[in-house]
Amino acid sequence: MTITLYDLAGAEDDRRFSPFCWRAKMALAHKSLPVEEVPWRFTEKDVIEFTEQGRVPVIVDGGNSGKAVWDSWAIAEYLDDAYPENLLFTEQSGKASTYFLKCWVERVVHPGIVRQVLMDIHNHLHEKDKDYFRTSREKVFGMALEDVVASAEESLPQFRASLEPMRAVLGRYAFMGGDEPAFADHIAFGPFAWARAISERKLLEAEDPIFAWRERMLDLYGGYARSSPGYES
Ligand SMILES: N[C@@H](CCC(=O)N[C@@H](CS)C(=O)NCC(=O)O)C(=O)O
Repeated sequence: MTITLYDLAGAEDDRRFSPFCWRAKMALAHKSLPVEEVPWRFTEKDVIEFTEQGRVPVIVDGGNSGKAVWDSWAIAEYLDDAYPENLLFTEQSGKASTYFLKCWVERVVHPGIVRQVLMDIHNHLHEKDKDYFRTSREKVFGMALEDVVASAEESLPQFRASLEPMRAVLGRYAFMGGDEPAFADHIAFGPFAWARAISERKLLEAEDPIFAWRERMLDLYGGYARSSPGYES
């Protein structure tokens, strides 16, 4: 039975850029589960009304009486419980340390990348989402989208420096989760998959160990992420 995944899409149905959805998608690929991805736009709240919250990823598991789960962390926990083959929280990666990584990625990596690519996101949105995105994000930032990215070039070295904890892990292990990929990797990969989908900006230098890890992530699961439309930088 197939799992349905509601996945944020841009102007084209296959332009998928949500870092949280990327976590869920990589987790599903990690488990080799059959998935039907449904493109979803910010303004289609009615489509996921059954969750009583307005965000994706949302999964509906046809193999489990249509059980609906949302929030990428809850989805990973659900998948490990329901499908214990190929665990996402491995003994080596650990749940508590993966949670720490999630908090760090959301507080450091996501905001750092947003300052680089916010206008690129806007420019790749479906027309019907553009007003909603501008209004909601300008409210959060307290400034015009254009002003958020005004210092993108100048702040790039600071962004790259902020990734030092990832370099430390990748200097020791092939993956953020240790010797094998785990949900820790899907969390850290989310923002890079997001940027790749909508921006030509070169976030990482080729000699950066994070660049090599991102390449490994793009190749995982038969090149699942690499086959998704995006820019190679
Ligand atoms: N904590 C949630 C966050 C999900 C989330 O913020 N998703 C964004 C897409 S990247 C969303 O659906 N936003 C809807 C909106 O801004 O209206 C998770 O981990 O899944």
